[in-house]
Amino acid sequence: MASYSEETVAVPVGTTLDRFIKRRQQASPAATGELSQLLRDIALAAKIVQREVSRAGLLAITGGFGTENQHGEAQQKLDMIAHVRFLRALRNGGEVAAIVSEEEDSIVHTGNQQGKYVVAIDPLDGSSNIDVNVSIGTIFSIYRRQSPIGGPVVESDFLQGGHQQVAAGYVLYGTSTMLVYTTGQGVNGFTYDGSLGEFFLSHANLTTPVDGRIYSCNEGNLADFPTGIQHYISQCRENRFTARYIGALIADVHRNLLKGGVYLYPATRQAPNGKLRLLYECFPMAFLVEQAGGSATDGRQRLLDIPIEKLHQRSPLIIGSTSLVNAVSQLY
Ligand code: AFP
Repeated sequence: MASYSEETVAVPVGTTLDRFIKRRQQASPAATGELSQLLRDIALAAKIVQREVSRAGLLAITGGFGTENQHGEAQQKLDMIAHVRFLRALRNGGEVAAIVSEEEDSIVHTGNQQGKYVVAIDPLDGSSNIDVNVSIGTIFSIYRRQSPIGGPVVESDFLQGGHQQVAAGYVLYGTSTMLVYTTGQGVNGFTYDGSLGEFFLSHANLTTPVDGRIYSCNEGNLADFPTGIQHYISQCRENRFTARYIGALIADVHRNLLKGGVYLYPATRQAPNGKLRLLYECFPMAFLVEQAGGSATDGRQRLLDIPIEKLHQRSPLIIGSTSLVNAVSQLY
């Protein structure tokens, strides 16, 4: 038989998320495999949610669920489906003792009191995009619990502060589905291949540009923004920056992460503490973006330094390329 090169016969499919997680675990001698299993559980739930999201228009799962979450926002059917899917996967996995979700007022105990970890999650971010087939996502943040293993999880397990995150990431259900995460050793992104049912490493060691020309905010609220932010937006316009706002934090941050830019959800007159939630929106995105070389602030201080007192505490968020975030902070 004539000699041949494997690559010309069949292009390699690449590294699966599973294999990547395993390699990382093997590189860390102290690892017990529990965090690896937890990340696999998140990936499994993400695959199931992506299946539901991709068929949303065909199934009777768009529209309102008929209830409101603790923030007074109408819950969508898919919000609740995603909440249940992630809860179930984390409960069945056994590594997670409790969860805080955007969709529940209080801590959800999984029944796994031996679990070493707690997870804060926004199961479906950007839910106003669901019914119109625009990008949405899931955000997660993982902490090692401080309360004794074997006993019940307490609120302070979730209120350790952004620096204590063991891992954080997001799943973007966009033109393709991506899982992007960090365990504090850089950021890696995986793209879902539905035909194989696997996430494959597509964005290794992701770093964000230091500078950029995209600004993302709800400019409809401009008159209610703090003066410093109004000045910054005026500068963006004068400098002919590009305005891009999808209305789903993950999608906006993901684009800016790849292309360079800044996302702003500042305090407004109606929402003096901002809109976004510290525990399961701002902290995980700040950890991840910093790991990619970017920055995040509430305008006054580094976002990860903000003391957290309540599970559903809100915060302003300015996040993205470091030079742009610094420029906003100087005007604040
Ligand atoms: P929803 O999940 O309620 O749609 O909120 C999405 C979000 O928390 C964040 O993902 C968006 O960037 C931001 O709110 C959009 O808020 P505005 O509609 O006020 O611009």
